[in-house]
Amino acid sequence: MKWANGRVLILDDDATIGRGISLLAEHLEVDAISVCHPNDFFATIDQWNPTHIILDLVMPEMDGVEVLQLLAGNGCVSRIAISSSMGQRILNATKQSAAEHGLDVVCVLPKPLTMKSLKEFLFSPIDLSVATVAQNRSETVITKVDLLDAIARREFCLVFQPKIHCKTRDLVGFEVLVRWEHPSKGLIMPDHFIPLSERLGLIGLITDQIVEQALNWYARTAAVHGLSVSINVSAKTLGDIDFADWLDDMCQKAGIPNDVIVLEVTETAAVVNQLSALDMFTRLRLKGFQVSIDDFGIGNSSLAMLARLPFSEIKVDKSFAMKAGSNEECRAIIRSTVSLGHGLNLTVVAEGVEDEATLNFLSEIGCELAQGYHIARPMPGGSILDWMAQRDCACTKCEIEKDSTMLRMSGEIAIPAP
Ligand code: G
Ligand code: G
Ligand code: MN
Repeated sequence: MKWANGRVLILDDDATIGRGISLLAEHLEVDAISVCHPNDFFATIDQWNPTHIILDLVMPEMDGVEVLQLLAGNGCVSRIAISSSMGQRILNATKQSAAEHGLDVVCVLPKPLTMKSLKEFLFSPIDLSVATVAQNRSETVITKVDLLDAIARREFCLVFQPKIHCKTRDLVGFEVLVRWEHPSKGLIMPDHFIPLSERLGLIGLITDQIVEQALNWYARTAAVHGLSVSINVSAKTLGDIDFADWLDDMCQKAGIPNDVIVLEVTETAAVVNQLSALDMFTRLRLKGFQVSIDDFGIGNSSLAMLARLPFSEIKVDKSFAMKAGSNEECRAIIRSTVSLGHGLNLTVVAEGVEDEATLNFLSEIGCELAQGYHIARPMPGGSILDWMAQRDCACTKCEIEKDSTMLRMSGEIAIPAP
């Protein structure tokens, strides 16, 4: 080992290209080994533990996608770049599939490789948020006893993410997202315990607590503004025919009109349970609740299902808006979903809006509502009124809120903090 800047392993069936990249890497004071065969590649990974990998996509023995699958299966933590002369669309698809397998694919390096792009890859900063999440995932082992304790101790808490009108930018409501505040493991995200709770038959108890908290928060904070509140409902809840009555009862007790409640169901969940979904959605709609199809565009829904089930809203999966700025295909999917939604008389919401340009695009194509980090990250219930007061929005609801906060801050009137 000559250099301290890391170790890059290159797999390319063309030895000349491999050697060329090695030379460039060594020039950047990074150790490099290039191999032409997948067997040598995996043997070198075991022995040499590279920090970086550069992978050719098209090879005679095994294509790059198969290599990436094997790397994912072996729990590879090296930073990976895919290098190829294939079109950008195929490269992006490969990068996406690798990321979904949990691999750290930093970039796509078009061939021929330049010193500049190689340098950017080898010295790109590590995304700590990704590293930390991955670490948490492997460390957080949750058992049934943990979940039962959490339910008994009511350890679930909620955060709220605003939904706005694309054109007017008016606030229209919030989506409720659950978090688990574990006394020793820290904050646990829903992906880590919702699927398990469903398998263990505990999701009903958890949903009850979430709904109770959400309605309480709504009655205290959002009701006066006439906003909506969206609650995620698990696939399992669809099979529970009493849910509609129970929710109706809860809303009545809290003095909340049913039509401000939006129940978000994932597309896949609705497909799996089509029969019970039809019964339950119909009952929910008859009682005045709104029903939204969540993460639309990534599951296995059929268009017939959209027409058959009485949805009131479509939420376009966040992956499309997140990439809309750079990807024409994503923009095309959003455009088509908006027109599909309108054809079926549904409100369309785009999730994952991360910049102003995307919000403008959505507004231009007539998408009604938007949600995403550009508008606000999910926040605790106690922060909502301040957020509403501080955001630069001229709608009447927010103006009223701004006035009361300014007065509270200036001490002129004693309005109790939420
Ligand atoms: O908030 P976050 O991105 O971590 O949510 C991840 C996933 O967990 C989302 O798909 C969301 O639908 C789901 N989720 C969040 N809150 C709830 C909840 O209260 N109930 C159910 N069933 N799913 C939730
Ligand atoms: O599947 P569901 O739509 O319920 O998931 C919503 C999740 O998406 C929330 O947990 C939220 O944290 C996440 N989310 C919301 N807006 C954005 C965004 O703009 N970018 C990204 N990456 N995630 C977002
Ligand atoms: Mn949702």
